[in-house]
Amino acid sequence: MKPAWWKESVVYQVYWRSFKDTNGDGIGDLRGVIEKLDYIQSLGVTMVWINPFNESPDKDNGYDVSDYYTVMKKAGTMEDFDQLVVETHARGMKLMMDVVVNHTSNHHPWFIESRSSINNPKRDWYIWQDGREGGPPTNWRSYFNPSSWEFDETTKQYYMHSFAIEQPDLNWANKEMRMEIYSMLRFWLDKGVDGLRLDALALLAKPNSFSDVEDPHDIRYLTHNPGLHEYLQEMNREVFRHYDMMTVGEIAFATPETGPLFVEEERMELNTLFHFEVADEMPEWDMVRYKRIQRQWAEALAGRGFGSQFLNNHDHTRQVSRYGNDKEFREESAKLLATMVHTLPGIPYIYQGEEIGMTGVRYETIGDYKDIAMINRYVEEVGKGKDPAAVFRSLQALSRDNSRTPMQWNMELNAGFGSAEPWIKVNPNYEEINVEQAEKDPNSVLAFYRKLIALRKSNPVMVYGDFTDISEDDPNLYVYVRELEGTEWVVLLNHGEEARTFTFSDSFFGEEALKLKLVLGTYENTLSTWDDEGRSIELRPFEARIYEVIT
Ligand code: TEU
Ligand code: CA
Repeated sequence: MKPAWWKESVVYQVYWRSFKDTNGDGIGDLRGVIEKLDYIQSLGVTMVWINPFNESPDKDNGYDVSDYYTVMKKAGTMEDFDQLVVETHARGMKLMMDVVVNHTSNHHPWFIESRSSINNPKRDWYIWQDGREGGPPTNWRSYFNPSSWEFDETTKQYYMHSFAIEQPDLNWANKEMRMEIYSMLRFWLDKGVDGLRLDALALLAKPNSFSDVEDPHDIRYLTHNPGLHEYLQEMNREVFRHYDMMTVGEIAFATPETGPLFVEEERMELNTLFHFEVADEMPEWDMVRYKRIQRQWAEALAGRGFGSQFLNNHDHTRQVSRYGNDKEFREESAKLLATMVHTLPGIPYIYQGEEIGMTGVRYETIGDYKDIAMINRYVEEVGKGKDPAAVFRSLQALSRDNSRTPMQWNMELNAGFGSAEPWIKVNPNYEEINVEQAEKDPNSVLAFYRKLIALRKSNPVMVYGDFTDISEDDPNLYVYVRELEGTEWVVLLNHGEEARTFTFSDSFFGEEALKLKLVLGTYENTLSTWDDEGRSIELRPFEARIYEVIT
């Protein structure tokens, strides 16, 4: 695989509104990101991804843009943004922007025009349809509502929204609209942005026919429709290929069969993608399933394109709570999951706070939650007559707010996030889990992340190495080999609360004496448990180790 800087990236995701508030309004801001750039740089990451900051009524925390060319007042000013670019670059890092092009806010001037009359020149920039038998055109659901259609009084037609009612979908079949989006992307790239995370890309092309589906709850029909790849190829021609940049597409329902089509180098669409076979589709840890997903993707992408690795982001419960153990083994499991994400093939993404092992949250009442996905779901289920307390409990574990609590900097007021009461409540465990505390402890999760990230810089095997799973269907142990031009690394992970022994098969090392040199481990005194003769290694609860094979 051809080397490229973007393949060597380690991306740190900043959900700025929950990162650092500098002007005392309770909301994080771009100045807060600037203030903390030294900290971000100290992790060793190469790229900073910031969630959407364009002007927005904020129905979906910035994913409902009303002006693509301005900075939302809550986030700061265009001067702040320009300074963020300069300061990020000054620290040797790149900046990735999150762009939302599947939909706009219903307050975007394009939509206001579009809805004003059937003959308006912007009518066709959105998806309008007549109703059917006094109801919506089809039985399609949206991500956040029971219907993806909203009736509009002015023209007596329905418009389509794949997400909230306030997020009308753009009509990508309209060329004039597409060209306008491409110039907007060029505007930000010309300002010095180095990377784009492209939101909800799988939804750009709409189904060929507006007709009912058999199971409206399986919303796959909203995605991967004809025309999608043509749009991405055009976007590449019009925008991407003219810049030295990185693109990562958020591709819901991508599979090992369809995923490579987005990132295969000759196709000239995207550099890499997020698929959701783990985060969206695997509600809790399932080692056998996870290993299968990794094997299939590694095989599908080998020699064709480059993948991404993440276990959480602003839409998904914190990884240590969902996929590790956030109680007795919080630190151990946080380090284990980190080792896994950073040693599997693909670009690793760190979501703010993950590097100190921040956990999910359980607020007391529905009123404490801000996530539109959760609130709409709650209203829908309670509306069906279900018990509100039971509905509330059932939605807590996967609420997107689990990962949106303010960053925990120290033990001071509001966890050091800012002087005013934050827009969303701080996780009460900030007194034990915070950056200041982690900085003092040489064995902290934070210290471990720094070591892990530093390794990648001097070991191309982590980026470009081939991948072979040698643990097969073991339900707790995950052992794999990365190999590049004679360098061979073995990664051993014990995802479980008991110690477990892994025995290498005779064929693995052949007749040679087995020699493994420890590169990095999550426990101290790691070599003491290594049984040379028996070719077995005992791993303690949630222990992870990386070895180099010495020949
Ligand atoms: O998420 C869109 C998405 O398609 C889902 O895969 C996502 O995992 C889902 O929200 C999980 O419940 C993106 C953004 O990341 C999200 O924050 C926005 O709300 C959404 O698009 C709409 O713009
Ligand atoms: Ca602020």
